[in-house]
Amino acid sequence: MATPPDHLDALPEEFRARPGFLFGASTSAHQIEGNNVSSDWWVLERTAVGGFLEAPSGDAADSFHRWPEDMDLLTGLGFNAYRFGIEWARIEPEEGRVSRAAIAHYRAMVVGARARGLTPVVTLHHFSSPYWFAARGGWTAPDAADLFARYTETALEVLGDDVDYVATINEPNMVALIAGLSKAFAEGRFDEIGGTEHPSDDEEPAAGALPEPDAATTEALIRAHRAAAAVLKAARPEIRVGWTVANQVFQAEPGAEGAAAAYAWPREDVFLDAARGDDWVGVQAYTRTRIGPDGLLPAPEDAERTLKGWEFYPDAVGHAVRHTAEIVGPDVPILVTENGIATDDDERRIAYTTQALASLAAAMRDGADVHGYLHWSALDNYEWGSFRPTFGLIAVDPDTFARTPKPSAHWLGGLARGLDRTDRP
Ligand code: IFM
Repeated sequence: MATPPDHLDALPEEFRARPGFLFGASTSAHQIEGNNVSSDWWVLERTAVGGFLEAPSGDAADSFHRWPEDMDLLTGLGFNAYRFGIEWARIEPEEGRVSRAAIAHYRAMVVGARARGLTPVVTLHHFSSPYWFAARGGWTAPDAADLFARYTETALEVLGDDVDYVATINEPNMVALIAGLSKAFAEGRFDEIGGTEHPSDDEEPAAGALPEPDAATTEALIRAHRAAAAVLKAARPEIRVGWTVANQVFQAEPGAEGAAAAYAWPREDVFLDAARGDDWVGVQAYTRTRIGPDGLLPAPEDAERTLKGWEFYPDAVGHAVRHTAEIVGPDVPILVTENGIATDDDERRIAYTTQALASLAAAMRDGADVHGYLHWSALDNYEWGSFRPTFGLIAVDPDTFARTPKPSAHWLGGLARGLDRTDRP
């Protein structure tokens, strides 16, 4: 096999051949806005920093105020799409009270994206919920789907006629997994969460230690997704509705195929299966998970690791797209809504992304119906407990919030310029 180039210098033909291909970057509201004070995450950060979280989100990247600059940069770099989140906790900071200012804020973002030639891909829920929603039972409360549907109804005003792609819930499988973890912790099942009650700093979680996602949360999330999709489609049938799944690229060693399939179902495939009737599905892939007959296998000893500790495995996205296509079938287009690397060596970001794009192009060549690639992330941001794993194409100074595009941003934006801009859907 030919050695892949370190730097792709033109966009693969597969991307150019697809009319309206979206090529851009992603963020989420809580990770970049700052001061998301009415959210459950803000409350969690108050108690968990110094324990299992390293830092609070604080001002994050101050994108609540600096979003025009963020969008100007993305357009200037050459991208044609931007995935960003709107924050339920800002839109409905108290149960039943809608903030008109928050609606106006997010509406301006949608209009601002369009005005700059960026196709907005809008996420309604990305991990953080209003604190009041969490306090009354979260996703497994009996009326959770109705409350999410009511918020979605409110969000229609933000979307107007300007948004083609809406993601209802980001990584529902991670939401359900975290619910499973919290339950295991609350019930003292520490063996299932990879350690002891008070793990020491150098204690590595045991391979295979993650508990199953909480089944009740999984069911509740599927209900909430369907309820939100029904609201969106009833009001604006032309909106393309989907959700985005964390693809963990489960790879079975010979003889472990059955074990891998059983492992994957509650952690990923049930969520992909639920996307079968949707307008699109989001693939989010970073690394792989190897499974042997006795459970999860660690990354090879000589594997390069990212700042998240994950194996450097750029082919993940191609594998994830192929697997997703197998489960959702040929009628559900795919958007890569996240793919990237936490590194402070921007050359490695370019090398990773070069190979990731090659693996994606190969999957498309083999028939996967991919409509876009949105890199995670546009900005260095709050990685759910720490600012250290830097995923951004654009660096953010933590004191001044000054933005500096990295060489990878210029390189990837340069590839995006290779798209035909006359064919927007
Ligand atoms: O930062 C997260 C994002 O919020 C969800 N997907 C994975 C990213 C990297 O960990």
